[in-house]
Amino acid sequence: MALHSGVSFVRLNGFRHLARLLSTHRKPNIVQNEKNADFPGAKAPYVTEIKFLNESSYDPIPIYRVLDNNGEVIDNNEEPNIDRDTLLNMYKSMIQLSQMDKILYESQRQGRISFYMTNYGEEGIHVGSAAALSPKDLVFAQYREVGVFLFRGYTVTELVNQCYGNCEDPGKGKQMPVHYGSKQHNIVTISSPLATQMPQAVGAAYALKRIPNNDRCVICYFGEGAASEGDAHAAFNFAATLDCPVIMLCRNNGYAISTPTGEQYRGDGIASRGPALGLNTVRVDGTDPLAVYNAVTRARELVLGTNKPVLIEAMSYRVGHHSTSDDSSAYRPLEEIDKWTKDESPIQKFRLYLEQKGLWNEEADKAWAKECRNTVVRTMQDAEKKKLPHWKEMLEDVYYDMPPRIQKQIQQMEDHLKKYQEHYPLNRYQSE
Ligand SMILES: Cc1ncc(C[n+]2csc(CCOP(=O)(O)OP(=O)(O)O)c2C)c(N)n1
Ligand SMILES: [Mg+2]
Repeated sequence: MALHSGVSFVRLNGFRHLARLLSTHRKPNIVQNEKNADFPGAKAPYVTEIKFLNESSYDPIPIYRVLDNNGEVIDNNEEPNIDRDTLLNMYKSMIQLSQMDKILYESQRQGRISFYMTNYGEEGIHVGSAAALSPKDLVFAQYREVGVFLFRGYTVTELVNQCYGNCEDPGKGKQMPVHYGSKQHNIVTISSPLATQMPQAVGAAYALKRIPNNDRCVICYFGEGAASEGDAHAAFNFAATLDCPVIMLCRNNGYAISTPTGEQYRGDGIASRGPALGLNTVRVDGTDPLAVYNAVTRARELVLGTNKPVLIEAMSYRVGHHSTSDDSSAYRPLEEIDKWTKDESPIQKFRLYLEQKGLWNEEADKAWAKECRNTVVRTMQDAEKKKLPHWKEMLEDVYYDMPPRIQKQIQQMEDHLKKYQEHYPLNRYQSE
């Protein structure tokens, strides 16, 4: 295994710091014979010594970052040139997201919605990547990437309507909360079974490549837990062998529900799989929105310039419980979380950066947080007043042509409701 693909990824884009980091990556010391083998499956040197390679044969893959914990740029050459409005949209989306998470999490506890998942600690991955993409790039998300929706202009109202499954939810209540999607914003609807989106994203990228003068790429977000699915391997291999313009972005947040990374995989995280499968690979600090922005900007140039996929592993920490069905105090100490909410908070780092640039201050921060809170509360009150979708909706839009057995069930349900309507809260549902 060699990390040369990573180095060329870097060289093409002139990222000095990244190049320096990756070029220090140590190659294993193997005594070589002069002769090179020429098998169809491998062109490699012959050796006369058996040596097993494992993760300790290599240095750990370095983690690229731009900001330190005080929001200061470490190497001025690495500071991206992002305009003021975009920087503010990034930060404001992060705050809007964390306020929404707080209130919707509570609303599940009060029984107003059935389920919720928070995004705490990973906001920087969302906005850093979304800002580096074109709005026309196609997004395949897992579920913990709501900042991408907000950055693209998907509204809190649209998100909340989905969580409430009311008549304005585009899925008409068929999916659990947090399974958002938006054709208008080029974000494919989220699927519950892990890794579903990964081969689909690669297929979509392959389709885009076939369009003459294609200028769109695909980004696929997934967790380090999802990367254990067979579909993840299939996706990586198809992406590499079919030369697909796709960015595979792993959010490595340390946990898959209660399974810590130490039990999820052996080896050097998810990034080490990239070069092994022929993907240009880079590992970044996911708590640093500017590092993520740089990595995705360069990845986009690379995938569109060469039709070769990129794997990005964004290191972060899942600060919240996995979901409202989880209590993480059962499997991790509270002190572990502390570090990530204090020194390593992406929101805090980015706020300090903006303050140093004179783009933000405490007063603006308080006012924006208040506005975000009010938006969510107002939107929830509206969402609760809206009717639920007509009951028939649960059976419609599933099959292109409704099968006779389902038509029969609808008829039976209609007859039943006519007879026993006083036993059902039909006034809460839309009429036909
Ligand atoms: C195929 C499949 N297996 C199991 C689950 C249950 N499940 C839902 S989320 C999750 C953890 C995923 O962890 P990760 O990919 O690291 O994402 P994170 O939740 O950390 O963002 C599991 C096991 C599922 N949805 N689909
Ligand atoms: Mg995870």
